[in-house]
Amino acid sequence: MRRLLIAGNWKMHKTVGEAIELVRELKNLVSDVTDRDILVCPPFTALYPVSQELRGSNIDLGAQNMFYELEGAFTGEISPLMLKDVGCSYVILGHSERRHIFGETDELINKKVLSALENGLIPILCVGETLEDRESGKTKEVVERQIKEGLKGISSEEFVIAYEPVWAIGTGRTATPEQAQEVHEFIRSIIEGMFSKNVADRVRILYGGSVKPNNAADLLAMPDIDGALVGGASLKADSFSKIVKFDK
Ligand code: G2H
Repeated sequence: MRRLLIAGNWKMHKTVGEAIELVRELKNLVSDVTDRDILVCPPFTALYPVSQELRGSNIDLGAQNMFYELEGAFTGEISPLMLKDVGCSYVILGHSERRHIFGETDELINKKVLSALENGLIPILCVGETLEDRESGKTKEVVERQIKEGLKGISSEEFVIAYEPVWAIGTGRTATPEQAQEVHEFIRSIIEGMFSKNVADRVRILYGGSVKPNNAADLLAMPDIDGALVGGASLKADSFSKIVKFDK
């Protein structure tokens, strides 16, 4: 019922030349995929050339962050209008690296989510607990707060959630399918409480954190895991296309 979404988060990798090379290869490898959505999120500098390369393909374009204002004196920031202008349809917001390295708060992330929706971008709101949170039994409390604060006041239901346990990001330590499923199911119940059963049934909840070709199928077999947000393994066409094409 929910269409799978496999998204690549390139983080701070790839020059323009490298980005074009990667999407050219990827386009060919996944051109026959019709039953799931594919998304790449290059760094800002590569968005426009990648969007030109993706024209007419089955791959969507997203950004990794944005500011909530439309324009103005905000040195170093990028607005939702600028992302739309270069062909983005999605934007990743509240990634744990933004939260932990750049100090983004739930309040700031909420302003970005509202602005993305108002400007026709689909936000991928990232949530997830640290190792300390998990070990002190606070996983659900932390995730619930991040979801409720992050989605506060929204009037559109066109959003995606990505559950990324911080302890599994770039560490090679993946949550087990059962650990991930437990939190995904919990997230769906929060969405049901905030919106409705209908919205909860439709919202896509992606898993992220060391997703690789060899663990994708087991994670994606879980009933509440509707896709993946892939970092390291999205930097090579071969490994990302294998994740995209995993057997259900
Ligand atoms: C989590 C993920 C992508 P990786 O940050 O968002 O990265 O797959 O490298 O753990």
